[in-house]
Amino acid sequence: MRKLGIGMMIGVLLVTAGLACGEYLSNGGFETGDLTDWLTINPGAETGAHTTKKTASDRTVLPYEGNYFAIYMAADNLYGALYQAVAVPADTWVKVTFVWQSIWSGAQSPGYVAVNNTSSPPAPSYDFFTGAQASCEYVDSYQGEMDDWAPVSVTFKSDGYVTVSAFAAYTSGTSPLVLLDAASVEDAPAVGTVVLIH
Ligand SMILES: [Ca+2]
Repeated sequence: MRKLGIGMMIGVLLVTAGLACGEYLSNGGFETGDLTDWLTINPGAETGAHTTKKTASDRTVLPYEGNYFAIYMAADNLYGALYQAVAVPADTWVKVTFVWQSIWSGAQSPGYVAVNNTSSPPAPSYDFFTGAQASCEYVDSYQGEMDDWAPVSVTFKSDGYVTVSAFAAYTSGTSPLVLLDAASVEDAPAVGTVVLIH
């Protein structure tokens, strides 16, 4: 009887962990049809929520999910980003997911996406968005035209603020376009937890 009791207790704990799915990001899929709740730095003409986009090689990009996705491009001779920073209580495990692609890079610079984890509200900078700071939990970049949406999933323990960003620089030629959709920052079960099987 005592053994059965412990087994049931473990079962209840696992179910509770599975139900922890609070969402911290707002408008992560851009389904408002605009960039509500996202911030931009030095946005160029294409920056916004789109329903479709033709690439340089004439491929048609459609939303990964829903009716809209976001494009970020940098304004002439500048660099900048599309990002959202959310407060997540320190020591809370979170899973950050999104899909992205970088297209139309006739320029010298690649498009970037990054996930940062900071103890205070983020201070955006070139290094912050390109993964050169210790707060970076994930970074990827691509120069040229990607074939399709690339999925990202990263799980870590929050330091207080989680930032999801797309970054581009206008050097010469034209800015890359960095596309985002289906972004989420949600509670996650702790990584590395030992689960006892009885
Ligand atoms: Ca969407």
